[in-house]
Parts: sequence; C-alpha cells; structure tokens
Amino acid sequence: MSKSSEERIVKSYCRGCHGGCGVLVRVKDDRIVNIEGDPKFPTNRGSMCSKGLAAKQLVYHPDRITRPLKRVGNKGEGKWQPISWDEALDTIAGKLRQVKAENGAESIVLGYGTGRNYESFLYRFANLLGTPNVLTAGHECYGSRIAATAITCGKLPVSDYANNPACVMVWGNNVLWTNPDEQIGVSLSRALSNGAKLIVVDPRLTFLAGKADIWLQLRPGTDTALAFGMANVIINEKLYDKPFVDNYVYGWDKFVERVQEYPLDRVEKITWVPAETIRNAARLYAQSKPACIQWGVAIEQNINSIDNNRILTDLMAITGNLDVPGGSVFFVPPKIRTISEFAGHQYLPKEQANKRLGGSTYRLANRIAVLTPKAVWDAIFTNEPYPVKAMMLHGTNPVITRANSREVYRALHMVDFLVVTDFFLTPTAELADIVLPAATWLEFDDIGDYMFRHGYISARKKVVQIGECWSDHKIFSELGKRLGQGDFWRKDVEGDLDYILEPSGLTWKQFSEIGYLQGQMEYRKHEKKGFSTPTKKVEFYSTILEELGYDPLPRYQETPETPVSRPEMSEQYPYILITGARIPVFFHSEYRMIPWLREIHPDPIVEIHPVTAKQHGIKDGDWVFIESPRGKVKQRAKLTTGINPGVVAAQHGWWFPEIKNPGHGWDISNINILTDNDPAGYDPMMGATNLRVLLCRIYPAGEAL
Ligand SMILES: Nc1nc2c(c(=O)[nH]1)N[C@H]1C(S)=C(S)[C@@H](COP(=O)(O)OP(=O)(O)OC[C@H]3O[C@@H](n4cnc5c(=O)[nH]c(N)nc54)[C@H](O)[C@@H]3O)O[C@H]1N2
Ligand SMILES: Nc1nc2c(c(=O)[nH]1)N[C@H]1C(S)=C(S)[C@@H](COP(=O)(O)OP(=O)(O)OC[C@H]3O[C@@H](n4cnc5c(=O)[nH]c(N)nc54)[C@H](O)[C@@H]3O)O[C@H]1N2
Ligand code: SF4
Ligand SMILES: [Mo]
Repeated sequence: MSKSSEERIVKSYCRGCHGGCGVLVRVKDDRIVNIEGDPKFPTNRGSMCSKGLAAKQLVYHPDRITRPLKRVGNKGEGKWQPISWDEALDTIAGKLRQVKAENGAESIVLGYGTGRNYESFLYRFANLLGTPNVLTAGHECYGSRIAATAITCGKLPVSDYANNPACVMVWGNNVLWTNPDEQIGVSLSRALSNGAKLIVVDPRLTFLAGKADIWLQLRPGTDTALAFGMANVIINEKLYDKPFVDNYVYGWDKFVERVQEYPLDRVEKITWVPAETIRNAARLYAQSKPACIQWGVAIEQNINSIDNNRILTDLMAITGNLDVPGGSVFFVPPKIRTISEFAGHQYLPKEQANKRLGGSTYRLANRIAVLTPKAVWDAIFTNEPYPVKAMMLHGTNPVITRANSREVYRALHMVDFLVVTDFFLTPTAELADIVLPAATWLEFDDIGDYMFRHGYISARKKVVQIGECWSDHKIFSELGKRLGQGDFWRKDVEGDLDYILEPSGLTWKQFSEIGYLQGQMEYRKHEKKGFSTPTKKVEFYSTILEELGYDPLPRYQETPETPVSRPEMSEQYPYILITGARIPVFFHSEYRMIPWLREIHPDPIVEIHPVTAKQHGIKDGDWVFIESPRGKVKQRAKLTTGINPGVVAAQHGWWFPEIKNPGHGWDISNINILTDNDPAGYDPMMGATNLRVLLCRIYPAGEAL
C-alpha cells in the first residue's frame, strides 16, 4: 500500500453481513473515503445496504481494540493492560498446552457465532489441536438445513432466481432485509419484477408478505404441520410430478400414509391458517413451473427444526422442482478446496471425535460436528462428562446471542481461561482473560465464500491496516505454529489462500486480480448420477435417521411452550413471543456503536397488536417490560396490525456500547434473558434451541432506559 494523495479504487467484496455484494472502496492518503456498490459485480450489480455503506465508521471507530489486551483486575471488572502479540500468543499457547496435558484437548472449546470466512481455519486449528468441541450457531441456524438436506437429497438446494421462477414461496425468511445464506435479496426482487408469483409464510406482515399473492399468517412454530397440509393437497389432488416420484423418491408410500394424518381441517386448527388459504397456496406452488422455496432460519429455531427442513425439501421434490432451471437447485461451485477439506477433519483422531459434547444425544448434529451450547455450559459448571477449562471465542457475542443469557454469563465468568477475539470490548469480551484485536473485512486478504453454494467465490482485499489488528486467519496460523502445527500452515496466510485455490490453477494474487470465479452450472444432475444419499434417491423415508434411531419420516410436534402445550402457564404468560426477526441496519449484536446505523434505529423494538396494547395501557413508543419465567427486559412498543393479537415479536441482539461500565447494559433489553435453553425443548436430532416460540407477558415499564 503506497501512500498516495491520488484517490484509488479497490474492488472488493463486502462482509458487513454474511457477504454477497461486490464493492468499490475509494481510498485517499491510505484512508477509506467511501464505499459503494460495484455495478459490474454479478450478484448485487451495484446495490448495497446500510451496513456496508457504513463500514467506514466500523473501521475507524474510536472504541476499536487495536492491541492485544490482558486482564489485570478481577474477571469482568474492566481493567485491561495492552500487551504484545508475542506475549499474548505465548500465554495462550502455554495455557492450551497445560489444559491439554492435564485434562485432554477436549477440555478446550473453540467457538465462533454465525458463519464466518475464517471457519475453515478455526476448524483446522481445532482438529490439529485434537478437540472435537467447536461451538457455533449451527445447532439453531443453517446446520439444520445442511444436515436435513444432506440426508434427504444429498445437498442444500438454493433458489435459482436468474432463471425466471414462475412462483417463489418464501418461508420464514425476510430475504430482502437479511440477505441470508448463499442468497442476496435483490435477486428475488428481480424475479418478482419478472412476474414471479409470491407466497409468503410468516406470522408477521413483512414487506414481502404485503406484496404476496398469498400470505399465510401462521401460528409461530407450526410450519411442519402447514407444510404437511400443502403436501396433503398436492398428493390428494394429484398435482405432484409422478415421473419424478416414480424414479427418484424413496419411501413414497410411507410418506403418503403420514401425509394423510394431516387433513386440512386439522392443519387449520394447528396453524390458524384457513384451510382454503392453504389449499390455494399449495395449488399455486404446485402448478407454477418452475417454482422455488426460499427458506429461512425461523423454522430452524424450535423443536421441529430438522423436520421443517425435511418436509420443505419434500415439497420441492414432489413438484419436480429439484435441480431444474428456476427451481431449487444445486449450483456447481468453482473448483477450490472446500471448507471441509481445508478444515482437515481427518486430523482429528476418532477417539477424540467420539468425545464431542452432546454427540451421542444429538446424533444428526454430531454428523456435521455441531454441538449445542448448553452442553458446554454444563461441563463448565459440573465437570461432566469432563471439565471444560479453556475457551477461545472468535467473532461471537454469546452473552447477547445465546439462549438463557444469565446462564451464559455465569459460565463464561466461571471458565478458567477465556480468550475473546473481537473488534470491540463487548459484554462477552469483558469476561475474558485475554482479548485479541480482530481486523475487519477491509483489513486483510481473503477468499469470500459466502456465495459458494450459489456457484461463486470472490476476492476480498486488504485496503488499510488499523493499529495491530490481525485477521482471525493469521491468529490461528500463528498460534498453530506455536503449538507444533507448523507443518500444516503455510509461511503466511497468503500461502494458505494459495493452497485453498490450488485446484482452480490460480494463486491468490491471480485470483484477486480476476475478482471472482463462477462454477460451470449443470442442471438435473440426478438424471446422470442420482442423488447423493444411500439409496441415490430423495429420501422421504430417511435410511440415515432410521440407522441413528430417529423417526425416518417427518412429523409435526407442538413446541413445548405454547398455549396448547402449557395451558396453565399461558394464564400467567398469555402471549406467544417470537424473537429475533432481523432488521436491516444491525447484524445480531453488531453495529449498535455505529453512528449512521444507530441513528436510523436507536432503540430495541417490540411489535404488539394495538388491541393487545390497549388492554395493557401501552401506547406506541412506550417502553414496556416483556417477561417470561426466566426474567424480564425492556423494549419500546411499536403498535402494528401486521401481527396476530396473541403474538408479540421482540428484537434480539441488544446491548448498549454507550454505557461505559463493563456490562454495557447486557441485561436491559437482551431478549435472550427470556429464552429457554432447557433441552426438553430442543430438536432431538439437532439440539436446536427454542428461540421463536415462547410464552410471555407484557406491561408498561414506566420510565425510559
Ligand atoms: N433470541 C434470538 N437469539 C438469536 C437469534 C434469534 O433469532 N433470536 N439468532 C441466532 C442466530 S441465527 C445466530 S447465527 C447467532 C449469531 O450469534 P453471534 O455470531 O454471536 O452474533 P454477532 O452479534 O454477530 O457476534 C459477532 C461478534 O463478532 C464480532 N465480529 C464480527 N466480525 C468479526 C470477525 O471477522 N472476527 C472477529 N474476531 N470478530 C468479529 C462482532 O463485533 C460481534 O461482537 O445469534 C443467534 N441468537
Ligand atoms: N440485517 C441483518 N441481516 C442478517 C442478520 C442480522 O442479524 N441482521 N442475521 C443473519 C443470520 S445469522 C441469519 S440466520 C439470517 C436469518 O435471516 P431470516 O431467515 O430472514 O431471519 P429472520 O428475519 O430472523 O426471520 C425471518 C422471518 O421469520 C418470521 N418468523 C418468526 N417465527 C416464525 C415461525 O415460527 N414460522 C415462520 N414461518 N416464520 C417465522 C419472522 O417474522 C421474520 O419475518 O439473517 C442473516 N442476515
Ligand atoms: S447486504 Fe451484506 S454484503 Fe451487501 S452491502 Fe449489506 S452488509 Fe454488505
Ligand atoms: Mo444465523
């Protein structure tokens, strides 16, 4: 980076959310002056959202940690001393070596939150260290989609908007605001402009629901039953693709039998959606060719997590929409080393893999190396099945983002040794022994693989250096070298990027000049080689689940905390609480300190129906308490008729960086104080925590924050 007063433009790839948008970064005198969408980039074609546009304020934020810090006072007291990278890494390496020698490598837990580009580096480090315990959000986010589709049709199907779907069914997803997993919202907008019909399944009247041809306002948590209702219509009205079913479906007869358990009058009672609306939606989806299903995380955060994904995959299959242009497809990614290949799971000895916390309970999650957080907290509290002595968390803020925050707080306070790598001193980082300063996406070179399942990889380039911040990739590589992993890491991260790119025939330097690579798409791959399942068919009846000891067919279960399952509790806590519907300007607990973004959305918001609000003397904009048996928090009421009077929708991710004590107000508005992490409510296959369907009461909070 030569110092120059000429403005230059660096083409890069935003990572303000999961990623997805090509950007042009304008730089002058080695400072970022502006970030704008790259009109030539194939996915976003110039568009950007507020988070990406505000990234400059993230990079130059005065509260950034720019040197490694060591705790000097008591845990959580907020007293820090800057130290050198050498001292930080030597201390961490020494402690990890000691825990490994005394307790075994499994007593070290590595962790990150939502999917991040360094995850393959983190897994590689963990596998080489010998710990099977990598804590992610996978149990309640995306992991279910990966695991459920892997056992059903071999791979995760993705909507193919570029090939003119005639109908899109958006299910528990707010893609225009969230740009989630391998999709960006503008591509759906383009499909709708090209005339695609729209079905939306959501308990709230989102922008998309308002545009929909059919909106199914279901009772939260009843998605599996609703999807069974649609399957019932499609099968009994013979709207399904018979040749596809005959050739490519395993377990059809048993599935049809199960579907008959869900006649529309029963489904209407369970879901609150009128039978006629379900029928119309099923017909529209089945009769539009091609059609795709855009699914989201809402259906994964409850007891039906895996079966929600399975039954939706079954809907894609019976309508003949799998891997056809404009349907739900398996894009072909460019030829590079995959996350899994780089992670090197073969380096983890089998006897270590068998020790994964909760692995024998959540056996499907275990297949994809996912564990559930409570197993870690319990091991810290009880030393059972073995102690957890050290944790290294990269890019996650579990005090705010994990269910039952008070328990999370206690566990992180108690664990012997905690390292947190972040941009800021979050409520989680404040509990650490050592905090490492992470570089943002504008501060290092990287292969952006967010759209990998959509067939793309893109180059993200270092634009500036801030203080002594390092990329997480570099931290794993350098720490790995101190722990005897030297043979497995290249001299520097560029060498590792070269290694990942090797199958494409490109080096990092060459790739970064090209900007992105797209795989060569081929549709209907099953016609040549079947589906990647044990029977080579789409397994409606799962042979893998049968082997693991679960019900091989999907089924609907009532979630554990509803007016139906807990009628006596609902007298005290009458409303169904959904948490976490995303808003455009924040990413989970991130960005509350970014001035442009906070100005757009200053306070936490809970959506309440006006009739319900009136009963409690709540007016629009009032601060209200939301309370469950686990605790209470404050948010501001937004009155809307776009929600059922029996349902309340609260935001997640709230803490207040402007509160300068070390807690930063983590327990004021943080909705995860109310969520439950009792395993009785988990998906039995995945360990998914129930975040979307809880019971609560609401009442005016009186004073402001
Ligand atoms: N109640 C409720 N809770 C939820 C959800 C919900 O819907 N409702 N959703 C859940 C879901 S789906 C998910 S995925 C999780 C997400 O949970 P988390 O991943 O824990 O959430 P974030 O707030 O994104 O935490 C990221 C932290 O990482 C830091 N960070 C960002 N980028 C980097 C980086 O590149 N390197 C490093 N080292 N740090 C970085 C940020 O500053 C921030 O402090 O939350 C879950 N929690
Ligand atoms: N701006 C922003 N973007 C993000 C994130 C963020 O925090 N902020 N987080 C990222 C992450 S990690 C994820 S996982 C994705 C998630 O992205 P999405 O899947 O779009 O997640 P949400 O907005 O939480 O939920 C989508 C919709 O589900 C509805 N919903 C709630 N309960 C139910 C239910 O029981 N059934 C059905 N059918 N719908 C329900 C909500 O009303 C909401 O409109 O977003 C990613 N993108
Ligand atoms: S949608 Fe995500 S990748 Fe695109 S500009 Fe916004 S934050 Fe960046
Ligand atoms: Mo997520």
